[in-house]
Amino acid sequence: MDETVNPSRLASLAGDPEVASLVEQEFDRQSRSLQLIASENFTSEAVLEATGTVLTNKYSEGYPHRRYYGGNRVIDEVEDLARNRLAALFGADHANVQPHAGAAANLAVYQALLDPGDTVLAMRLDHGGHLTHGSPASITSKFWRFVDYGVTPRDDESPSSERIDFDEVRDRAKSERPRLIVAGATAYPRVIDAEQFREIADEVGALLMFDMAHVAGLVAGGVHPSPVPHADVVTLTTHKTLRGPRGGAILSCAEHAKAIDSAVFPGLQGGPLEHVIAAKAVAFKEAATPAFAQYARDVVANAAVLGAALADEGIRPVTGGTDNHLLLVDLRDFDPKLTGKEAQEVLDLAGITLNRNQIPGDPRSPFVTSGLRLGSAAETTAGMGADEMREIASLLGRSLRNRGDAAAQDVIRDRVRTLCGAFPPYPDPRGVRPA
Ligand code: DSN
Repeated sequence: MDETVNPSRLASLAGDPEVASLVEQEFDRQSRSLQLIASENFTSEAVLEATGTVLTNKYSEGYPHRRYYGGNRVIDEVEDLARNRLAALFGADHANVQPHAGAAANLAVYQALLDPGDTVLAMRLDHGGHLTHGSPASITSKFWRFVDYGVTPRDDESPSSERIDFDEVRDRAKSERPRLIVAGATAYPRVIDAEQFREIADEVGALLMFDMAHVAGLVAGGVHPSPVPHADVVTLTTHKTLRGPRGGAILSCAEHAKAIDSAVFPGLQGGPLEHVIAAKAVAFKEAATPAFAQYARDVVANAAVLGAALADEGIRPVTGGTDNHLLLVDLRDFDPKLTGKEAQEVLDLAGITLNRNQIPGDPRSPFVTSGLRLGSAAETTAGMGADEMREIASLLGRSLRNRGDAAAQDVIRDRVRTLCGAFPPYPDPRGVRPA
């Protein structure tokens, strides 16, 4: 990572010691514990700085060269830069960089392409789909009629076990005649074949949206096939494997560009966050470099090593492993009494940060779960490699096996801190290395 230090980031908060202290505490947490949440990453210093600029002061409702407020000459250039870089990065006709989040990007697509009550076919939440793919808890399911597909049942003898069940996708598409099919997931460790989804969409005359929030950085880096040539619309977040600031974006073919833009603004959002859009532009430039392609390869290689090492600990990766940055593990073989909730809490105390997650066919609720989700994107950014992945799996297994033993957890937490200290994600702005 860039070795330059910007001490002013915290110094400028000297007048607000409460906020400064909280920022420092979070800096320490991120630096001294393992960040294995599959949807998180460490941005570059340049991305962090762009988010802290005066661009935050400007109202710029509308789009470049068609704004509702004066004074947008520079802002127009910022947003043009971001959307041109994003479209070029993925070879798309059109890019909208204004969505504040992935959920807003998905909502905007539904608003652009559908009428209320239209049918949408998307992945079940408990098989890896996202809340905005029609969960009853999401506003998406109030406006549109979602029907779902899932993954094949677990069968340890079959290589297609727990993978997207394309027979079911086709059958459901034929029986439900959706106007839109949604591909993409939030907890699925395998390549998602956009071409197969395109074939099925064409068979039933549906549009295809691909939500590549999780794998956008892997697509940019060339280690996951691009859905852009196959989907009518592709949504993404900029902060996961793409390693940019927190936010969303939409790619579309020219035919849908106007409808998408109108759905984002004025349909759904007001003023865009131009400081974040500037940071997105920075991240898109970074993601187009050979160094980022190497990073994407390292992320996938590290996840594969982590998955194999977890399996050696008796912790079963769903589908037997991973093709991407994430692992979904089933705790039931390891210990039938151990829930995802308890495991997450135990590991949190040991300094291993991840999230509980339902596994396909999970008998437990989304709040309790029988699984965990882990990702390699953040610690790969920090510089960890195969040896560290194997050590992480060993520490994780030891922590879960010794979960009632406070002394054992202390030893593990110390080792986690030492490991993280050797791979600081950022230079310390106080000039103090993590202990
Ligand atoms: N919350 C994100 C994730 O963790 O995958 C998706 O929005």
